[in-house]
Amino acid sequence: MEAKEFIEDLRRRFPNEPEYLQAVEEVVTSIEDVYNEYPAFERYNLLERLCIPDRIYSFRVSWVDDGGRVRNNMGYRIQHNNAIGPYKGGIRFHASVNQSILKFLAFEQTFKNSLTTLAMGGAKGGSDFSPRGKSDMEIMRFCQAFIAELWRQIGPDTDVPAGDIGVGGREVGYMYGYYKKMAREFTGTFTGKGLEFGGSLIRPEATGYGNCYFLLNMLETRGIDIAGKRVAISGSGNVATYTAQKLMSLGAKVVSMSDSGGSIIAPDGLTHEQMEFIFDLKNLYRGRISEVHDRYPEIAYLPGERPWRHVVCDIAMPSATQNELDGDDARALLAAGCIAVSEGANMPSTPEAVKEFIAAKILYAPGKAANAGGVATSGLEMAQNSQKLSWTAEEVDDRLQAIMKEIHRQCVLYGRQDDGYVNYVRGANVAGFMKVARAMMAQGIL
Ligand code: NDP
Ligand code: 2IT
Repeated sequence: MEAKEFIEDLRRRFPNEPEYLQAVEEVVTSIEDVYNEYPAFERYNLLERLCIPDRIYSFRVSWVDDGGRVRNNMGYRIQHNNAIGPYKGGIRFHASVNQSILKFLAFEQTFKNSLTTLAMGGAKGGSDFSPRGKSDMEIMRFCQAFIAELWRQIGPDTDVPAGDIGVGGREVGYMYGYYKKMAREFTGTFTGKGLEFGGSLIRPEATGYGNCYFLLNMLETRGIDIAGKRVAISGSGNVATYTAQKLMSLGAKVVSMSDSGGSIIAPDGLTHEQMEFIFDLKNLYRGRISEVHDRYPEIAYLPGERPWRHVVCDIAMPSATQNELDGDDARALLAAGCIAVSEGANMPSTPEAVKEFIAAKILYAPGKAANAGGVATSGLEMAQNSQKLSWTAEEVDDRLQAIMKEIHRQCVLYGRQDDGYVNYVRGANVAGFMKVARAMMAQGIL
């Protein structure tokens, strides 16, 4: 297999799917040599079967808004690969959602889920529906209409959705409720559920906390202490806020956060009071990050800007969306002395930015390793649902820490170069790939 030729072929077949091609190119390039060590892979045309999703459902979602108008959105579920477990992955509601973005996310999810050590295949779904400014009833009607189409394709041992951008506890509750009504069963078909109906403690916190645990493992390889470090975060949603909370409890300083409107910058770090305000603003009131500046004028607000070129930080944790940190941003971060990047979002750094980080030999963890704590804890929720038991917060958190340590170990095992530098991109891709590849080989051509 020649990575270049392989990508060119996919580019011809899927010319309008840049995000999907970007994710595939990164993985295929980094596993090329390992793949070619096993000639049987090529005889079974394994790579193509792994890169093209098993199936894609796409459908129209029609719903009625509060003004009585009929609205139509697109809905999708990409079932990418179930070689090692049921399809598993989040649902994204955002105006930008299209098939390319969901295909890249489902592809990444397959490798991420493999790294978690748990039995989960890869999937992703969503809609170009934007929850922003919608009433609670509109959200509910939309979620019900979405599941009215999708419910037959999902199930506790078939495909288990969860949250992602624009989908949190409220949306999962509405979707799960409608699934339960249609399927006439009470099973763990969604994760990220409310605690009263099968949700797991620590699932809301898990992606952000998990990313901090992964970061700690990386810092340990260089004997660096997190206390006092300045950390730039982007986003202010589920992943960003719990990342910030954990960092502050570890004694680090959070110097930025953002949303799609702009960034706030606090060179000396946000105080606990300010962080609590942001937490409530975002998680309870669905407010805008600009309101932080309105309440605390000493915190600068930069409309329309991402944080990266406006902060001095030791560590960056992009936690908003794909391709939100480009080559110029990476060079600015490096010039300002950044020594580690740990990705909370999926594919937030452009290929050019990734190249810069690796060339500078800083600690750089790709999302599929660093943010895997979210889906790993979803896996723990599935395990609790199967047992009809629930574990304590401490038990879930202990398991999450152990899983992040194990993911880090796998990255180091497969990613250490001759000069000692750990290429976490290569490590995560090769480790994630090998498990899925062996399972696919054993199961024949499907
Ligand atoms: P949320 O919807 O809770 O928050 C998303 C945040 O990112 C918001 O602050 C949002 O700002 C910002 N954002 C979203 N899209 C854009 C955009 N196009 N440009 C600028 N800012 C944007 O989502 P999550 O926190 O759950 O997800 C964040 C990232 O983490 C995503 O990449 C997701 O795939 C990834 N992830 C999530 C996991 C989870 O368990 N939730 C697990 C693993 C990864 P605004 O409000 O203005 O839109
Ligand atoms: O990108 C991700 O890993 C998620 N959005 C979480 C998926 C899940 O099934 O918990």
